[in-house]
Amino acid sequence: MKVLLLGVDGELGWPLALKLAKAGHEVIGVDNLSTRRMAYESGTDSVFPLPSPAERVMEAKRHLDVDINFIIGDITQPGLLKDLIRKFRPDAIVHFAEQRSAPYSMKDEEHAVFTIQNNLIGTMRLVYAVKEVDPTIHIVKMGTMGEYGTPNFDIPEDIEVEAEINGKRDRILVPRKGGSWYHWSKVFDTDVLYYANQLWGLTVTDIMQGPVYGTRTSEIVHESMRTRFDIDEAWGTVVNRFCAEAVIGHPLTVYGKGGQTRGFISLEDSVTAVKLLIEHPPDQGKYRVVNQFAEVYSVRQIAEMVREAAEKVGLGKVEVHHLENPRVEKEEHHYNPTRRILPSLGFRPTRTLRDEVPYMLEDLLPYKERIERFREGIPPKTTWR
Ligand code: NAD
Ligand code: USQ
Repeated sequence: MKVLLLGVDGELGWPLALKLAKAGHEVIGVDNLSTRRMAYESGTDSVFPLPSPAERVMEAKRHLDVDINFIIGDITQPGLLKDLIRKFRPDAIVHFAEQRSAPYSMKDEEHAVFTIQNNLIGTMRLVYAVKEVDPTIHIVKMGTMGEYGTPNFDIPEDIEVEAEINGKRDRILVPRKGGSWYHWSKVFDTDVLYYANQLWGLTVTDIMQGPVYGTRTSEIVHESMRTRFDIDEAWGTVVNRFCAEAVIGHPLTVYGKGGQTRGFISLEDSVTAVKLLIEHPPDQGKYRVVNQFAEVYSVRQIAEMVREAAEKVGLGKVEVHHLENPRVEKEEHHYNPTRRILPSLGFRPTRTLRDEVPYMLEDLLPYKERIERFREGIPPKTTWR
């Protein structure tokens, strides 16, 4: 298949490009390199040094013998997506190209406005480009489990549910409740995609994914192929942060009580699942919601797992600190999301958090000095209130 991959330079985008290309798909990637710039702006960088786009393409050719077309461009720019779709005629478009940090979106008014603008305009450009050039293209959009929030009911895997209000029954959009401006931007994206599906019959897979962790995928066969790995308060996600903290003897930074529970998935399983969804599109004109995660854990449980693993590999005593929570979120709650679509396509996670953490520590150890360099960026500074 021919895949237009928006956000190819990202933590998930690059490993997905490698996996798709290795499997024989044609990959045309687009990225404006904004995550690189925003991380520098926060005074930090990926723990694994990132090659330039041209070097990435060369390394993929050298180690996997694949050709990836890497185009620098901003998808919010008028005309760009239409031109690319006309030129390449993709079967599927994967949309990862968004500002993806919740804390970054909460820094101040400008960061909030930028997040909403960048994410919403990109999605609007995408639906209009597909509608105008070829409405049969399958849009594979990366959303987030955080769109649902942490409700007191089991999270469904659908866009609509049956509801009874004042004695009358009808279908309503699944209640969605973001936990940051970033998460709300994903809720708004879903609204845009759903309406485009209703208006024009666009075919959409809207993936609700939990936090991703990991340092490797099967295609990352050389240091030069690594994807970005962030650990600072804005760009690092919780498992990645805890592993890096353990490596430099920094206390693990549990926010509040640590009962915050999420559906986690390894990098390898995340990109494998997306590949499977591209290869198995829904029927034309359908809107498919997919809950994408492998295991459900609380932040407290993860800290305990990382502590145990780190002590086992000889990193010495690891402390777990409960910091005042910089976020506005429930610290103890019900969490039981439904997961039906991926298992029905034969997807079985191949990694568990408990097994993967020791590999992550092993992969990070050679970069200890670089992690030390970013130490000041670890404590949370961005507060939600
Ligand atoms: P990332 O920031 O590493 O990758 C996103 C890429 O998109 C970056 O390379 C960035 O430069 C690019 N980009 C942003 N805006 C753009 C624009 N206007 N035009 C062109 N390129 C643009 O993030 P990631 O972790 O790879 O996440 C990919 C997607 O998955 C995001 O949509 C994110 O919200 C979602 N997601 C990530 C996680 C996670 O834990 N990493 C979990 C669930 C969902
Ligand atoms: N947390 C800590 N300590 C830390 C970092 C985080 O306790 O050092 C807690 C947070 O308070 C939160 C949970 O861990 O309760 C998850 O935080 P995170 O930073 O790992 O993830 P989040 O901000 O939700 O965002 C990440 C990705 C985002 C994706 C989302 C999936 O950056 O792109 O959409 O995970 S989900 O969480 O399911 O919405």
